[in-house]
Amino acid sequence: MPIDNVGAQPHFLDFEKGPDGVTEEQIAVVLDDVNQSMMSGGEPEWTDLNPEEDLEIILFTGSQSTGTSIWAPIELESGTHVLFCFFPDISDGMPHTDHGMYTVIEVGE
Ligand SMILES: [Cu+2]
Repeated sequence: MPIDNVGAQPHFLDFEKGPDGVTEEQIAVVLDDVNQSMMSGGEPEWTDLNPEEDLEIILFTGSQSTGTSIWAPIELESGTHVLFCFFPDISDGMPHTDHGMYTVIEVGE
């Protein structure tokens, strides 16, 4: 699939297969668990999902500069998927996920 970075900053794509029916609210909890662990310096304590068990990486692209396009082969299965970008934001150095750059999509049959 083609991936175009039409934004004002570099991005990358972490495309994961999730448990069917996973919600953006559940992903927000996972990201919060990660942030909590980074602040405390320990391992994350998973409130709900454990991403190491519940998510499976389907595609991980390299960081992509503004205005570039890539073509990434991807083998899609039907079901619920989660897309993340963790690239550090130019404004505060925090991952783009902290700025809401994640989404849940449904891939049909
Ligand atoms: Cu990004």
